[in-house]
Parts: sequence; structure tokens; C-alpha cells
Amino acid sequence: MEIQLWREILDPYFLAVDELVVKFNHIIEEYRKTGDYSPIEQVNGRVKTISSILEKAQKKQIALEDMEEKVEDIAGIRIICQFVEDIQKVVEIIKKRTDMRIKSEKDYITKMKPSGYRSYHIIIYYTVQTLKGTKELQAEIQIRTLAMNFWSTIEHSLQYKYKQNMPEHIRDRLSKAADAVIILDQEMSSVRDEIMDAQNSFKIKANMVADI
Ligand code: 0O2
Repeated sequence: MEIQLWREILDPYFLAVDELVVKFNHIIEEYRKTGDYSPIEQVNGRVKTISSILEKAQKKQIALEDMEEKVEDIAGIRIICQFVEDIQKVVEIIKKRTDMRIKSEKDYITKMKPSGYRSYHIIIYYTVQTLKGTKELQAEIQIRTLAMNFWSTIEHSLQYKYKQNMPEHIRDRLSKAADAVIILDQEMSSVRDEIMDAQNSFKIKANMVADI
């Protein structure tokens, strides 16, 4: 497929990612303005690279004409939370919205992947407007804690380094690290109220200094 055609296909996905990042950042802002704790710590997004789309299509034997329907994560949004409890709150926020229609959900939090990967995935339908008109496309939203994100970022780079041949001892270490992430998230949750109080008073103090 020609590069110009790829550009035309991917352009609405770039718009969708930009819009979705703005919308989730605005949610953080809304919480901040009311002085409430935000279940969203940070958000980022990306459009899958052409080579990565082709790789996935080949791996899953997806025909080019079915690509946009079957490669569901061409547009990807990642929402990072501080605590495991925040993940469900974010899911509820998304479910209440009328600009995002849920296609499917995968709960890898309670059902960890064999690799040790944990995250909550939602595939949404989202509509964008371009000069060419209205287009409904799909986007994958991954919701996870800071600790889960740390693990998956490291594991992703090791997967990339070793492709299909990750040495057994590294796989074992990653599996142990995934167990440690579960414990770390549990520990953080057990002192959640203390941490939230501390962060609130820190923010109030910082705002007072900013007002001077
Ligand atoms: P990238 O580079 O992040 O875009 P699959 O059939 O397992 O390949 P499927 O059914 O399309 O995947 O969806 P799934 O399992 O929900 O995974 C989609 C995305 O979740 C992946 O996209 C990764 O971003 C992330 N993910 C899933 N499993 C793992 C894992 O074991 N480790 C890490 N680090 N991330 C994972 P891509 O396209 O594979 O990768």
C-alpha cells in the first residue's frame, strides 16, 4: 500500500488520539479544580506504526481490507492510575460517557496473562470529524497502575529484544517481578487514605505558595 494511502487511513486515528488525550487530561483538571483526588494520574496516547500494524495483521492473518476492523489498537490510549481501586473508577467514568461506545473489555487485572502482564483493556468506538466527513473508528484504552506500567514497560522492551526467544531465567525473573507488583499495589492500597491525605495537604500548601 502506498505511503499516501496509509497517511489518509491513519490521519483520523491521529486526530482521535489527540482528542482522547485532551479529554482524559481535562478529567484530571476537573478533579484538580474541585480539590478532589483524581483516579487518573496520567494519560498518553499513540498511533500504531505502519510496520507494527502490518506485523499484527500478518500474525493474526488479517486481510488488508479487514485491517481497520480487526486491528483494534491502531489508536491506543494508556491511562495510568496510582491505586488498583482507581482502575474501576476510570472504567465507570468511560462507561458513563456518550462520546465513547464500548465494544469490548478485557480484565487482565484479575486474570493476569501468563507472561505476568496486568492491565484493564477497553475497546471503544469513537467518532471523529475531518474535512472528508465523519468517521467512527476503534481505539484501545489500557488502564493500569504505575507499578503495573513499570513492569509492562520493562517486559515490553525485553520482548522486543528477545523476540520469541526470551531466556527461561529472564522469564522467571519477570514472573517473580509480576508477583512483587501485586504485593506492591496491595501495600500501597492499604495506606491509600494516608497517601491521599498527604497528597491533598501537599497540594493545598503548593497552591497557597503559588497564590502568594
Ligand atoms: P504494542 O506494541 O503495545 O502495540 P494478542 O493476540 O495477545 O497479540 P490482542 O488479542 O490483540 O493481543 O489483545 P491483547 O491481548 O488485549 O493485547 C493488546 C495489547 O496489550 C498489546 O499490544 C500490548 O500493548 C499489551 N499487552 C498484551 N499482552 C502483553 C504482555 O504480555 N506484555 C506487555 N508488555 N504488553 C502486553 P501489541 O500490539 O501486542 O503491542
